[in-house]
Amino acid sequence: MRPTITAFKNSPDRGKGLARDMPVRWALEEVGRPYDVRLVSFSEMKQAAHRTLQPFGQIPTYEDGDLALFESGAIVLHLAQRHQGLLPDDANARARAIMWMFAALGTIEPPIVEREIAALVERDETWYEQRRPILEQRVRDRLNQLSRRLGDDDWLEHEFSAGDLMMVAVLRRLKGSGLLEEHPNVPAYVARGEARPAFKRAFDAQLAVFTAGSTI
Ligand code: GTB
Repeated sequence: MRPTITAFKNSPDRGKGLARDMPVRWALEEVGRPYDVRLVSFSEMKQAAHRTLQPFGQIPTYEDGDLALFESGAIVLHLAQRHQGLLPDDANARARAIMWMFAALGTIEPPIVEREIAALVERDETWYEQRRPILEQRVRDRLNQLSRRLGDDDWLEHEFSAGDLMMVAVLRRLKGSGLLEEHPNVPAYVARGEARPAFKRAFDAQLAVFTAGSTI
């Protein structure tokens, strides 16, 4: 049986693969699990049927038989634990890969999202131009630390894992900001993730949703 995930009917990112169905799609592709997608509008996301699956009225969700999950990180971790390909066999290496998933979502992503949200909702406020460099510096600090740890390695713990999948998915939100490029090993790392065939299949699948929607 194929699992079903939910994704935006009309993604505000216009097919750039920045919404959080993307890491879930990517993980499904990495582990070779075919899946179905149920597209939901913003209003459908807020209705009771969807809130039963996702109490916060968001995408993505994941349904597989009698298992229903929300939270992209939990879904990716579940897939990585159930299938080969996203976590090493060695118990310590596995723990380190999971640690990087948490680092991506808990340490790297928050300043990125804070900067993004401020640009969306505070742009016209008098304090925005003062606050902007502070928010950018918080992102820079994290990128600097990540860059130093990554060094010349291809992946965070030498072999590609769910930790890299989550980290690359998070870093992609900075595309176009110029911040990634301040540390050349970081955009190179993101590009390595994007060059994976599984990433490309996932990206094309979400882009097809946008393309179909924009031609109707
Ligand atoms: N912690 C949850 C998870 O990881 O699953 C967060 C889920 C979440 O933020 N979902 C967003 C959502 O459903 C979509 S991905 N938002 C609708 C709502 O809250 O009403 C976040 C997102 C949205 C848009 C862009 N973009 O346009 O670039 C990027 C990321």
